[in-house]
Amino acid sequence: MGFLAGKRAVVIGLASNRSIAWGIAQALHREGAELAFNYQTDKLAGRVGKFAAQLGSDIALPLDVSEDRQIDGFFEQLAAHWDGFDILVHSVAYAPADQLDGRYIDSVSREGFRIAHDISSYSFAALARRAEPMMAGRAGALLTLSYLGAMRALPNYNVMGLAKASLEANVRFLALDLGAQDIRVNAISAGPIRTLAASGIKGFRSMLARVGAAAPLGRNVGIDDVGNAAAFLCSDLAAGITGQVVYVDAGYSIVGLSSGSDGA
Ligand code: 0WE
Repeated sequence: MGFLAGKRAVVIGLASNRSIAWGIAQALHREGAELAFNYQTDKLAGRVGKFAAQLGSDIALPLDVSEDRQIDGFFEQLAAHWDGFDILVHSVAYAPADQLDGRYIDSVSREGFRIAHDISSYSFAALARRAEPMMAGRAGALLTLSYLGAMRALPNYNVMGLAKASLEANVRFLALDLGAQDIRVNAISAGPIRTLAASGIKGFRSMLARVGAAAPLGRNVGIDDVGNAAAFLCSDLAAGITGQVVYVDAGYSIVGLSSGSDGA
């Protein structure tokens, strides 16, 4: 029997079979959780419905996290299927493409900043607020996805780094509030992964190669690595862990100087 048997999990942000949300959903399913999904636009309804069915779920509901009314509607419709749930995974980020190209100082705009923070950070708190009544008293867990750009400056990630820094603070403030209901809140800071969201980004391939070479494990991480860590953090095995950002990055973030070809 899997370590998530009897748990119900809501997964927000599944868009393709390369999505981090897909890696997480597969691991949650393997460990015995029941699943529910959202789709952002009507165009994605059929695709997400098929992914859901592959993991034994017939719950795929519309939700664009930029709309409060859609967030309310999502949980109202979910309540018709489930009287409560245990796990919510937030795997959503967006900044307008012009924000992720060139110097931060040149590309950041008031509107780009607003959208990045709204979709990538505020939406986590907005979902948590509506989830709380359905999760209360069930030893539940919220999980979101961050990136090293929250803590370190790097080329082109730009305003997304600020939004991830906000998201990580969001994790701590939500963890403080929700601890009293036995709901834990954590983030995984994942190493770079080739997903749809990453496919448009200039120089992503060479970045993957450099990160994989410098990481202690000598490789990049995949959605299965993130999925397995996510399943643990959302399970009762992690009952003592809340408010944390756990790095699933093959160790890249702890290196001060990567070893050269002579091993020194
Ligand atoms: O958080 C992310 C990417 C999130 C993302 C991606 C896009 C591409 C398409 C947010 N908004 C958009 N907007 C679009 O129009 N990552 C951690 C992946 C990522 O993105 C980068 C990276 C890495 C790593 C952008 C620049 C530099 C490195």
